[in-house]
Amino acid sequence: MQGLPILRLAAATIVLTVITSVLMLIPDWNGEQASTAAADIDRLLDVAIVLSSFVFWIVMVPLFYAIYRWRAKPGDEGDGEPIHGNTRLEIIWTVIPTVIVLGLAGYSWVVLDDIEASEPGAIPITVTGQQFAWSFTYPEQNVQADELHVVEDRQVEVTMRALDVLHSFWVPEWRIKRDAVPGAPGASIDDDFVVTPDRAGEFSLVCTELCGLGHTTMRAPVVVHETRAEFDRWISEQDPIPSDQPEPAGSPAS
Ligand SMILES: [Cu+2]
Repeated sequence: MQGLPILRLAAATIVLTVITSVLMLIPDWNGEQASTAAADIDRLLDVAIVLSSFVFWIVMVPLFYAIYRWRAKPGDEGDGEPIHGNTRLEIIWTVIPTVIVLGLAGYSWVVLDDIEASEPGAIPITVTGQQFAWSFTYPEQNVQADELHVVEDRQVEVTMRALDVLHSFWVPEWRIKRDAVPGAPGASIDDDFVVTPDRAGEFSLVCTELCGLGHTTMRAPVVVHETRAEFDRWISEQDPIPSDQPEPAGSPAS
């Protein structure tokens, strides 16, 4: 076999990776950022875009080169050479993806650790999903509502509950997305998370788990107040939690 133009193939892979990465990073894929986690998560996705572009071209460049270089000549009806693999090549194509996956896993771990860190003075809120509506209880204020109200730059400690089927909490501008699983809380299901909204305004909580015919209508207003006083004023206008509120089916008696 004649020598491969390794340097030229590597250069083509790098150039195409750079072009693809630049083009793919131009669109604003995730939209407005409105929580302290958003920038970290978007950066992680950008890194994944660059690595994916690299993986794409490191496969495609040798593939197209091989298709062109070793194409059948007209009239060639013979069998291909019997080839038995190449240990060095197999080690290389095992090591490169392993390094990429482990690197990405380590980086994701650091980001997750960062955005899951608890801050003092967080406001606890229980978010309940059922076909096809969200409801919110504020245990410290003994209040319940069908809108999610929080305070800018104040962490919220959310506990998820589902009364019937799987639902999923998603405020796109906060980037945080978490499933609500029937049986929680206390059922050893990952049912809580923290988020710190850092932009006041009105957003929308979207259910992002297909939960039945009314799934598309399962949205709730989200209001991020600029001050704690505004939030407290809103709280004072809400209904208290009824004392006979039934526990969701499947949750342990407490
Ligand atoms: Cu749904």
